Amino acid sequence: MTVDPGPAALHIDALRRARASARIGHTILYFDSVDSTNTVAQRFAMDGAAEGTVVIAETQTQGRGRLGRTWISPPFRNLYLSVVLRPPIATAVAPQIGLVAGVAAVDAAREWVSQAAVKWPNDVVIDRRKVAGILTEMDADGDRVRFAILGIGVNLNTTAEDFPDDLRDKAIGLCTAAGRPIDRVEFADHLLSRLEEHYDLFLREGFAAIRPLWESRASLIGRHVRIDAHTQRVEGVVAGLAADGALLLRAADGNEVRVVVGDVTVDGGYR
Ligand code: BT5
Repeated sequence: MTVDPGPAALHIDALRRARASARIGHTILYFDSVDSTNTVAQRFAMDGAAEGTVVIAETQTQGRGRLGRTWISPPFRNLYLSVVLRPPIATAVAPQIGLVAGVAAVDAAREWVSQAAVKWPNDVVIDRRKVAGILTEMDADGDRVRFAILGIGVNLNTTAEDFPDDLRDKAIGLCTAAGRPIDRVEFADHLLSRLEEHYDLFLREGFAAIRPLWESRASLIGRHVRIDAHTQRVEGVVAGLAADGALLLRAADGNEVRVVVGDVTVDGGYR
């Protein structure tokens, strides 16, 4: 007997077919509900899962952002996925993978909405609202990366009423900006294809090849911003990315400031 998965479920067989000969997504593990796709992918990676293995869930009970924050994960509307990567790189440059993924996620979103942009470190925003978030976690062997788990959450078919009150003016679904529902299989296929393309470029040519791509898709170059990191606050005009992926600000005194971690706030605006 076959069980109808219901109209709302992701057509996982179609996605698996589309990715069958790809490097990212050759194996897709699909779940109705998990705590966090990053946690599940980490477990598979520990057990030896190959590079390019992808974990997708319809919902997450403990979807997470950076610094212990929560990623709201309503079921059957969006994309919550994590990719196992095994880049031969030093731990110090692992955060660059998040920037690579930011470029890929923006390019996927731009297939539907041309004004999608990347906001440092790796949010995808449309009209200043966050449509996607990226969380890179890694496991190290000395100063080398053993594996990295790249987690990407994209709001595809959530509308304003799906978000809690405090997120309503900060978050957006791609469907709202596009004015039509988003085919989740099509989006996931685009996202994984763009990721494969930019990740390959990163492995071949290093971050130097990614940096101009990131900068040309960035939302805040030339804007005055504040950055809160731990107990410190810095302010300045966004100049671009440093060679290692740090954000460069030009402070009021003319000095250049490097920022490696933090949350960017635009003057008079959103987080
Ligand atoms: C992020 O953190 O933006 C990274 C989010 C990564 C989520 C994916 S989903 C698949 C994988 N599995 C996981 O468990 N995580 C990854 P951060 O920059 O810290 O932003 C978190 C903040 O974004 C929250 O504190 C909220 O303000 C906001 N937020 C939460 N859920 C959101 C949503 N669905 N859409 C837009 N903003 C959201």
